[in-house]
Amino acid sequence: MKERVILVALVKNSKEKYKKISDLEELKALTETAGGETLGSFIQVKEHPSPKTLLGKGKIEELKRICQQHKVDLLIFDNQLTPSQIRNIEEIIKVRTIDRRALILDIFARHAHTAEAMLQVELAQLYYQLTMLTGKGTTLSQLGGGIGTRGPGEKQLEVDKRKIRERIHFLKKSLEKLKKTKEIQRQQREYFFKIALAGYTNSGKSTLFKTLTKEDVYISDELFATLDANTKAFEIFPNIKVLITDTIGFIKNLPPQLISAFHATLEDIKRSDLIIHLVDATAENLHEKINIVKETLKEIGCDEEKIVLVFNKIDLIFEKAQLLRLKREYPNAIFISALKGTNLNSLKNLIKKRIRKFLKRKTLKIPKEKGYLLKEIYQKTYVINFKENEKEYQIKVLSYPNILYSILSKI
Ligand SMILES: Nc1nc2c(ncn2[C@@H]2O[C@H](COP(=O)(O)OP(=O)(O)OP(=O)(O)O)[C@@H](O)[C@H]2O)c(=O)[nH]1
Ligand SMILES: [Mg+2]
Repeated sequence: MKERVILVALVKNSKEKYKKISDLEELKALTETAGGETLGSFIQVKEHPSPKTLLGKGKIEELKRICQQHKVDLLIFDNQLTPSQIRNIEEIIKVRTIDRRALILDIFARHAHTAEAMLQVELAQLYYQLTMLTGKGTTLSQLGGGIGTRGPGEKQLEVDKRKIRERIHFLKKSLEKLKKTKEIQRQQREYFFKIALAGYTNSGKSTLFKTLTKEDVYISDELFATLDANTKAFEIFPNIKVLITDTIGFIKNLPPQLISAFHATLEDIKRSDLIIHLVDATAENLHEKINIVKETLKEIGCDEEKIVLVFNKIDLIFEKAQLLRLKREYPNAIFISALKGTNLNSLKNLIKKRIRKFLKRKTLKIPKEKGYLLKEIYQKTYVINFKENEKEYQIKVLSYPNILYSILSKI
């Protein structure tokens, strides 16, 4: 049985209310991703929030009646709640209450599959619990199960901070060990040109990853479908591989606990040579979403020069004027459909341009008696031109320097 959910928000004035409606659309998508059924949303316009229950007294009573009438299991607040606000609301309405941050953490707990992602999610949950522990009541914490209680979180709400800290220490150590393995992997990948896919959740990162690498990955309309960073190679020129990493999506108000726990994953984005900032061109609040991703990338410490804006899902834009408007507004951006494969060539051309300074062009002069090297050259480099005379083969190639050096050392 799906949990029956009402979404709640408080806004300062009626102008904000209009904007909040689309925020609540996103909260609804998050709720559905977490397995809940949204019955409706409830917005109060109020200049000053009530310190005790966020919403005013009358509104809380109104919400209580609605909850009883519709057998509501869970209230999800778009606004951030303090532990005591949660306790007070639960005491009056008698319905379990969480906020947006807890919902996102819940989705992360559901979607983590690799050891690293699971450790990172648990770490984020513990950081979160630590901030929420002071003053968290026990009123409804025994109800058990359901959105916001999943993962390793539930039992630990009752254990004391010391135990949580011990566990955090243990998780950090385990992540540290994984980091060493990753470091080795990183060194092996060092000389390749590295591309990271970044962007708002659901912008189509995994779809583009699949289209470029032909790799079968999990793609879904759910939010945060991908948590486990995944790296694969594809050839941008014959025999010249680039690495591309599909990573977690960003979202408005990503809980800070998640950012610090997913440090290692985000580090991979920072270390890339090219960051594709993928945007769902059909998304609501497009500019806000673009800015959120830009800000997050900046926070991680990404070099702005490496970021390229790519608008996706253009197959869904039926109005030519809308596309033209976007193109005029973002003259340097690339417009594609990852799903239909539209205009991927302009993206590939950009990669080809950016990879140039990582590659070396050289004419290899191979004496005839070392003709056996030709096979290796044709397998490992991009052969642009081939000539021969009586004495030697002259092969003009393009390749990563270390591959060239290894061949040169054999001549
Ligand atoms: N029409 C259309 N749909 C697309 C396109 N690219 C992706 N989608 C759809 O958008 C949804 C999200 O795609 P994903 O590739 O999972 O998006 P993501 O950015 O990896 O999402 P998260 O991993 O959840 O952050 C899926 O339903 C895709 O089929 C596109 O170019 N056109
Ligand atoms: Mg994905």
